[in-house]
Amino acid sequence: MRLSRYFLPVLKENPADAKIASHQLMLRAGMIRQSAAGIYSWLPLGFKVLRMLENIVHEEQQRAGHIPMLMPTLQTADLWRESGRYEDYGEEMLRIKDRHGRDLLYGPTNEELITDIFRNSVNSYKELPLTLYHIQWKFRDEVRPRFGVMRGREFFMKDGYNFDLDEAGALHAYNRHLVSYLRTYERMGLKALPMRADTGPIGGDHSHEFLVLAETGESEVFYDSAVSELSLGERKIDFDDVAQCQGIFDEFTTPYARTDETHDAALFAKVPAERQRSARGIEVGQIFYFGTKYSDAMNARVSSPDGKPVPVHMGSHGIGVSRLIGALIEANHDERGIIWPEAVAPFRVGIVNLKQGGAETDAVCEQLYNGLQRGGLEPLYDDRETRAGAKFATMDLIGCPWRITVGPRGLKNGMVELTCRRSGESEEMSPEAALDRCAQIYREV
Ligand code: P5A
Repeated sequence: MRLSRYFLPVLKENPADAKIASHQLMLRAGMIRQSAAGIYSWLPLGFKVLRMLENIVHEEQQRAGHIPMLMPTLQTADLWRESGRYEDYGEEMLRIKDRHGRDLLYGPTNEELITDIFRNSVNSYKELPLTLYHIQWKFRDEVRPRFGVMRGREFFMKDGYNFDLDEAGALHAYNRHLVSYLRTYERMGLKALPMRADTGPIGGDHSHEFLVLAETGESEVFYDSAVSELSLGERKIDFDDVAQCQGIFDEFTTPYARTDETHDAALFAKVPAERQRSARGIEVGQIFYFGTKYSDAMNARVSSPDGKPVPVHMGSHGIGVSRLIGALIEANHDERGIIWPEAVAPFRVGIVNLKQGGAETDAVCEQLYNGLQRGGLEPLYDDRETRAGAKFATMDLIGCPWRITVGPRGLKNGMVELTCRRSGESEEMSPEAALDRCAQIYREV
């Protein structure tokens, strides 16, 4: 992308109403604009990151055997009356009447709608297990929307729902989701710790939240530092392997890790003192097992192997896709701006031309731009006729992990400069060597 043809309305000053770094930086870097409290337009740069995260989530869901679909944002109130949640959900639910006076609502989650789809189409245990998911906008009329996309009213969520014949099957689905979520966050360059959590309005017996540690996080958490040293890494996972998923579940959930709602001071005291941590965290996902709560209420049954109809065992699993962008920025920024992990960088390499209109500098920039594009590295070429300081500031603000600077002085010796946004280190090299280096860096991502 050539910056002269892009839409990147960056702001010089921190907007007064943005209190935390990720909110300030998303506004300043031209990623979002507020439309109403907790409701945002996604400008091209923000939208690009949102799509990248969405793609990673899709890939990892499908790797785990989950099936994508799409449900609407608006739902009828009748289904929620069946489950009893129409009244229970309270003021967080945005209620709407259509022209015929029928009650609709903007979905805060989809347990009822998916259960309705399931009960109308699936009759036999032979069609199980089944996990369906979608990535769709949700609305929760939060009392205090704040911190930008972190606690929005309209937000983008991946929500998935498993249907199993019995508790054992559903608990495997639960473990499988935990493993696939760990992979998803690791791929994004994020450390998200699974912690035992409260089930809240979704209900059920088991729940884990995934927390990214950050001082600005809304949740208070208590954990054994051993859990923060774990990673899935490159291990091969067979998501149908019940024992392997159970093993990984045990590995990641045995060390003490709980949010304040489920915190047990006596149990925590048993963690060796030097490993006890209390911190704040951003909840980027949550998984639930709630058995037959919805299938009983909504009569979602299948015939079991012995012919009797039985209610299906279910769970639901959510990732806050739009919130993740805030969490990523909270975990990856400095005083100059965002520092994207390579895997989720909207533009992987920035090119700064220090003498726009100079025959030599322009030619080398074009060569780099075309070379990077051919290599699939999505460069952002700052080809505007502005001063160098402004170009550097923009690149730092929007967080391209790598920058190639092309100026007349370096070119006298045939050199450009490759700078790493995270370490700040620069190295001079030929344009060809810079292309090779970038290709190599991203081969490893
Ligand atoms: C699981 C999927 C559920 O709704 N039903 C379907 C279950 N879980 S949840 O924990 O309530 O939400 C899932 C994730 O969505 C994100 N999230 C939000 N993101 C931005 N703004 C909000 N107001 C908001 N509320 C929830 C969180 O990441 C949460 O883990």
